[in-house]
Amino acid sequence: MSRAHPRPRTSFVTSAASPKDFPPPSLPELAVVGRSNVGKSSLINALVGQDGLARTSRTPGRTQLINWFEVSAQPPFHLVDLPGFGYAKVPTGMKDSWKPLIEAYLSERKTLAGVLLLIDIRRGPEEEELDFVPWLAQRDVPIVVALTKSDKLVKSKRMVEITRARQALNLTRAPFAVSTLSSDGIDEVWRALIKILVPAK
Ligand SMILES: Nc1nc2c(ncn2[C@@H]2O[C@H](COP(=O)(O)OP(=O)(O)OP(=O)(O)O)[C@@H](O)[C@H]2O)c(=O)[nH]1
Ligand SMILES: [Mg+2]
Repeated sequence: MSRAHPRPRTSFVTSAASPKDFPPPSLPELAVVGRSNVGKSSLINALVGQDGLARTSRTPGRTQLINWFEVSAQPPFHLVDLPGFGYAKVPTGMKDSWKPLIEAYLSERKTLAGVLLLIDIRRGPEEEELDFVPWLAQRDVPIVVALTKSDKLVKSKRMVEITRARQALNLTRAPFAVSTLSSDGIDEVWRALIKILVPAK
């Protein structure tokens, strides 16, 4: 599939395990949020067309830190890879460690422009996502929802899951179905993100 946007020059900025290590707020930031292993890092790489930029892994819970990437698009912005939440197999203490860090970031970050929430298309929204969407709405944070790994379902089932997720989360527009394997939906998500940064576009 052809890409509708150029591959923006993108570079790693920094990682942080706690708010004191957050980089100074400079560019507007789009944060990628979702369950561990949902495909956050893979989608960041696909969006900017740069394999291996954000580290991906078959082992859930790979990204334990917040990672910032600077995208030299028009306009320039930061893509922020947040640690995955809700991975059941890590010890309970660790399981909850994402919460204060993610909450600190999402509630305090002055430069946060929007959130890209990822949900595995085969799982659909669960408790965390059902809680998270109204939490963001209350704070007036723009949100784009994408259902990941769409290559795992045939098209008819994809459509069913898109409708189901839209209803469950009470979204004003249908979530995108995306796949980093087939490139399904990548350009559409990119455009939706740019629209958050430049509302008139
Ligand atoms: N079939 C398929 N697999 C995918 C897709 N996107 C990611 N994966 C796989 O899913 C696994 C997890 O991907 P990551 O991008 O590391 O997921 P993550 O959300 O960053 O995971 P954590 O950092 O652990 O929270 C890897 O094995 C990827 O290759 C996709 O679109 N289709
Ligand atoms: Mg990751």
